[in-house]
Amino acid sequence: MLNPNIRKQFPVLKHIENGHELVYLDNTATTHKPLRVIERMTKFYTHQNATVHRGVYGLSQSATDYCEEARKKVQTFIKAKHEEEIIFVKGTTEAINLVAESFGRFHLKKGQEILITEMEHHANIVPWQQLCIKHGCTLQVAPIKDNGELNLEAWKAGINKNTGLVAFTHVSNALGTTNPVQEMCDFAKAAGVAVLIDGAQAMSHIEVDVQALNCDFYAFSAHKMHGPTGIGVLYGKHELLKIMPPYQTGGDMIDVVTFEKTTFAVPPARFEPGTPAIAEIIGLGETIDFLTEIGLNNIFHHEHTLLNYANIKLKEIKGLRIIGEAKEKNAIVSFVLDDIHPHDAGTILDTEGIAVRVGHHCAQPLMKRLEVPATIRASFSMYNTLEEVDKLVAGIKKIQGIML
Ligand code: 7TS
Repeated sequence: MLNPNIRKQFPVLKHIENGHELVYLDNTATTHKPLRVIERMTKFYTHQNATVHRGVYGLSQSATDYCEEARKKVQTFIKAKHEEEIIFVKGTTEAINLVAESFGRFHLKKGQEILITEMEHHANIVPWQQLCIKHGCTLQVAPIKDNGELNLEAWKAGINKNTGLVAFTHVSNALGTTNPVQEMCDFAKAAGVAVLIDGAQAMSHIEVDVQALNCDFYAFSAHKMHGPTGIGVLYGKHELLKIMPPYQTGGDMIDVVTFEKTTFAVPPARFEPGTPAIAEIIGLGETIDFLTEIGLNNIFHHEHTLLNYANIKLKEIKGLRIIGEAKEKNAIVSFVLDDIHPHDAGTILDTEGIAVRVGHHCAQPLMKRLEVPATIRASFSMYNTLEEVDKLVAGIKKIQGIML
């Protein structure tokens, strides 16, 4: 387990909710921010604020340097070959939309197939569905098994000579399932198919090496890894980015503009129009330093100790059914309670200061496949404790006492 003093670095954990110390178990939705990230952003606004890439004056040049340092930190963190392969976007959702619009519309051919899986978040379904409508491609969906694991054989069989791109999540936000991404990349690349990985739920838990994976695109959001909202990353292989057309146009992404014609900047600038989220980019850089100092392996082990304990304790509760029991999982546990609607459960847990997510988790097709309208989801992070798991268990017993 990590040193419990780590909690002191997250000021919001002192928050009192309904008379109770906050038990925050909704880390899949967003994570809390350590003080050093908050302070780094405050320092920027207090002493260093200026725009980037434009000013000849010192303050602007320094702001540009801080942002480009953050880009290098991301490059090192995910082991990308070139810093130009790191595109700053708003988050995972924008990253996937960028690939669907730019790579999808210009490099996939009419009649080609896009293969996703049944466990995807809406962010990795809807952009592809829209692309298919506009561009004449077909969306194929690989099935999962009843335990929430991907049916890997069926997924492999879903790749054929018509497949133009496969898009799959590294970790399922609704079930916690961790996919065998290396094997999936190896298989897809051997078949000559482009690969996008939705890494939103992996980034602060699992070491990612995009060169070893050999994926073409990898998308993630800073706010799910203890960084700021409004900033995320699209990693794309340089050889693809340099032939991809812009996703959005305007200032900062051009080479030469006349009223007749515009030529575009090389990546990453081509994909970063307008004034970027400067403080957030710098905050992301600080977040990466923070995670690197703690060590992703240490975080992973801490979170898995909590997951294993939660699994044991939750399974002792009569009338509780865990949804998603893949062998390889991140520290996310989804469950339903007999005869109790998840929303009622969530509301009662809130009265105890326990924050969980209830609902379809932006994965409606997955809920339909699993024949549940919604689940209760507890997701753990580096600052959660075994005592908090006990509080969750006590909270569930209270719900059953009230509702049954
Ligand atoms: N992909 C996955 C696997 C996700 O879990 C999420 C957000 C996204 C994409 C979208 O990320 P965004 O930062 O662009 O919004 N997942 C959740 C969740 O599970 N609860 O709230 C947001």
